[in-house]
Amino acid sequence: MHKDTKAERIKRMQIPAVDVPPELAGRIPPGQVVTDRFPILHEGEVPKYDMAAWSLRVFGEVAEEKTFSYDDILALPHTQIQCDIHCVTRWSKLDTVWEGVRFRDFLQLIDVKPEGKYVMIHADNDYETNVPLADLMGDDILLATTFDGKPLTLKHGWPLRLVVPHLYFWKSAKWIRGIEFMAEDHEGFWERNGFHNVADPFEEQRFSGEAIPIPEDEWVRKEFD
Ligand SMILES: Nc1nc2c(c(=O)[nH]1)N[C@H]1C(S)=C(S)[C@@H](COP(=O)(O)O)O[C@H]1N2
Ligand SMILES: [Mo]
Repeated sequence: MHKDTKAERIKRMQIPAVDVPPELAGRIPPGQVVTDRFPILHEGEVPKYDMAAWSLRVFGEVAEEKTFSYDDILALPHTQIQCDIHCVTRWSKLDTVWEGVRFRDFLQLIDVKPEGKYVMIHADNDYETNVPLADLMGDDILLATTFDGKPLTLKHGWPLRLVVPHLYFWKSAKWIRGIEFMAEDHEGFWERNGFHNVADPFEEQRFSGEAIPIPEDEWVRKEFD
């Protein structure tokens, strides 16, 4: 009997034949397929927002809890990045362009206690994902408000999503509402459901169980733009 979790389904699927052009070698993690389209993947519903009531709450191991309105976020200095993104369902998209507040810059507003070494990103609807703080300090980690020069679409995470290009894209939570600093690592939604805690695509850290490098082609049956 197979357990029918998403992680188990992914493991059972066939590995696609991947032909990586030599000029892209090194940019495409093992087992990934490049697409020009932009798949839309999430659990649950796309949230509906009353922006007057929207807030981003920063809490946990901080000297002072803080809450930001969307206008507060928009007023912060914005940075543009270009990056490749890699979903555990085996699509990769190259040279994506995002704008937003660099996480490291945002942290200048937050007095994180020395013990706050881990972060839980809380998102709508009932989504969360964990990332070590050290993984969020890079130049290309954004609290993103735009994609491809335009405001994020609702389905891609408007008004605010995290972008963590060096980890599988489930760590890049859409619709984020809370940033929690933690003294110990705790698992997020997919991390509790069979996915790898670290999620480095170049190490193929897809699953937390046995490392069966098998594809997910689920995304081709879903929505994309
Ligand atoms: N809030 C929320 N964020 C989420 C998800 C989700 O289910 N809920 N899914 C993640 C996964 S698995 C992926 S691959 C990306 C997909 O982002 P996209 O729909 O913009 O391509 O969002 C991530 N962020
Ligand atoms: Mo994903």
